Amino acid sequence: MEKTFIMLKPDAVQRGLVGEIIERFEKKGFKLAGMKLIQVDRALAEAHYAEHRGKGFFEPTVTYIMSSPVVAMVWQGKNAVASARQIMGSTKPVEASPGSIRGMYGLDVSRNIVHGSDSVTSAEREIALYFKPGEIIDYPKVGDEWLS
Ligand code: FUP
Repeated sequence: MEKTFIMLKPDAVQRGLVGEIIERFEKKGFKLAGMKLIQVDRALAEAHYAEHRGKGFFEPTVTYIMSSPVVAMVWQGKNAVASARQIMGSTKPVEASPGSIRGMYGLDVSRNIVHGSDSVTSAEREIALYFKPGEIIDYPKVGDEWLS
């Protein structure tokens, strides 16, 4: 089953939105495969945003992601990557649809609450950055048969 990497950014943790955002993914039908609260260090932050190195927002984004703990998660399910991006909404909150997480709770692109992988390849890269193989758990869950 397809997996995606979702991170609740420092503003989500500080604003008390963690439970509500997790509920959105849970109720959509995704299965939680990994989760932890972590303090991102510079090496991890720079690796995460490596594709943006050299851009003006690279350093502010790296600094921001290290500013407070984040919740790193792996969710799995049918079309998990694309479906999670829909739930999150566009990167720029002003363009995010009103019912999406960024549409509902965000104002600024630099503090946009949540990160989600943009492709299956990115998901594999990001999951490997944040999780050791043993931290991703495959288990049977009641209700799986109603969602696949
Ligand atoms: P996303 O895949 O939605 O996380 O978005 P990007 O990879 O394009 O951007 C990563 C992060 O860089 C965003 F979450 C916020 C920051 N960013 C800016 O601050 N300004 C921009 O114009 C684009 C991105």
